[in-house]
This record gives sequence, structure tokens and C-alpha cells, in this order.
Amino acid sequence: MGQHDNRTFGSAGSAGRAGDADTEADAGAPDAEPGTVEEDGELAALALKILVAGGFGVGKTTLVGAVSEIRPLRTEEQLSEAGELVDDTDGVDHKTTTTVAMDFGRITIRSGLSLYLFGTPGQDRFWFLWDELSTGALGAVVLADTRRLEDCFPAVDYFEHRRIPFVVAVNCFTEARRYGAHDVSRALDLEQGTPVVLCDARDRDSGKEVLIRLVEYAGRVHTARLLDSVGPQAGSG
Ligand SMILES: Nc1nc2c(ncn2[C@@H]2O[C@H](COP(=O)(O)OP(=O)(O)OP(=O)(O)O)[C@@H](O)[C@H]2O)c(=O)[nH]1
Ligand SMILES: [Mg+2]
Repeated sequence: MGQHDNRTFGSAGSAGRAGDADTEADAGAPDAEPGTVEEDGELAALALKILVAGGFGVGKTTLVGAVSEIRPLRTEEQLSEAGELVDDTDGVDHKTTTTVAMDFGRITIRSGLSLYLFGTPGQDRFWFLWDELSTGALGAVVLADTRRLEDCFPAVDYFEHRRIPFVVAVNCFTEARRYGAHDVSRALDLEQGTPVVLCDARDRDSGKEVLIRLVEYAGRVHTARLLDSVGPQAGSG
């Protein structure tokens, strides 16, 4: 995997284009490039690109679908016998489909601020898509299931190495034992300050809260980096 370092705060980069993916719905992607200024001088809605990542079957597609105000684009395919050899479906027996390219949705957080949501595929064989999907992302949500916490290690590693700010959102499946945010943070050996939130991926308000936490956190991280980059004299004048 390439070592891209693609962080832009306030820019959605190559966000928002569904391309020619074999999709099940028209995602309603906006015509205007995200994060731009309208010609009449009005500030266009700021659109930020957010990734929704995590292990197989943790609820990424569910989360994007729950919060999206447009009909989400999905690229689900049946889990096949051929895929059994390469797909790790342990612990997710009831699942019959899997994301093979990406999910796409959009949510307006407040007037003038929208998020474009890109759900990643959960299977290892689609890792090659991650660099493309993460280009220009403000930050990421790493969904976790406490019954299979190790499944989100690769996503945590991925974002830490690329210095893409992320929050860990524990999807509280009813059957799963509850753990506090602190326990999850320790178990994942997260860098200090990385937020851990508990959520229900099926619930719109819950998903929205996760996204707001991420935007606030990523905003702080990017601002701190910007101040760092202008040196110690910043803020002393
Ligand atoms: N009980 C419960 N079921 C959930 C929850 N979130 C998702 N599910 C179910 O779990 C299954 C997996 O959800 P998906 O959203 O497809 O998971 P995914 O992470 O997109 O899966 P991949 O793309 O294949 O990696 C689906 O059958 C959902 O209905 C949850 O919070 N609670
Ligand atoms: Mg999915």
C-alpha cells in the first residue's frame, strides 16, 4: 500500500463522485465541487469527506445508511462459496452480503456544513481501495465490535500511520458485552486523545453524534498541526 499522506482540512479532495461503480442506487452526489465558493459570492456549503472504516460486518454500511439524508449508494454483493477461502467471516454468521467497493452517503450537520461519508469495504481483499478512498479525507470513524475488537486493528494502524484523525465508535450490538470507552481505548492501545464513543450504528442520532465528535476532534488536530507548522513564534505576537 502506498504511503500517501492525504490530509486536507476543509477540502473534500476527490470526494463525491460515484464513478462507474455497479451501484444499487443513484447516490444523488451534488454537482458542485465540495468546499468551494459560489460565483454569486455566497459561501457554498462546506463539504467534508469522512471515511467510515472498520472490520468485516461491524456495521459500516448500516451507519452510512442510517445517517444519510440521501439514498445511500451501496455496492453490496453476495458472500459466495468462492470467497470463503479468502473472506474472514468468523463471528458474523448471519451476514449474506458484503461491501465490495464503498458506501456513499451525505449528512448536513448544520446549515452550511455537510459531510460526505465513504464507507470502506470490510474484507481484506479490498485493501487496495483504501488509499483511493482516503484521499482528501478530513478524518475517519473506525467502527468496532467488542466481540471482535482485533478486527479493527488494521484500520487503527492505517489511520495512525497516515496521521488521519479518527474516532473509534463502538457499535453496541445488543448481544455484546458492554465495555467502557476507557477499556476499549486501552485494549486498542490508542494514542492519547483519540476519542472513543459508544454508538448504535442503526440509529441516526447516535451516528450523527459520532460524526460531530469526529469533526470537532479532527478540527482540533488539524488546527494544532497548522499552528505547529508555522513555528514557535506563532501566537506569541
Ligand atoms: N444487532 C445489531 N445488528 C447490527 C448493528 N449494526 C449492524 N447490524 C447488522 O449487522 C450486519 C452487518 O452490517 P453491515 O452494515 O453490512 O456491516 P459492514 O461493516 O458494512 O460489513 P462489510 O461491508 O461486509 O464489511 C447487518 O445484518 C446489520 O443489520 C447493530 O448495531 N446491532
Ligand atoms: Mg458494508
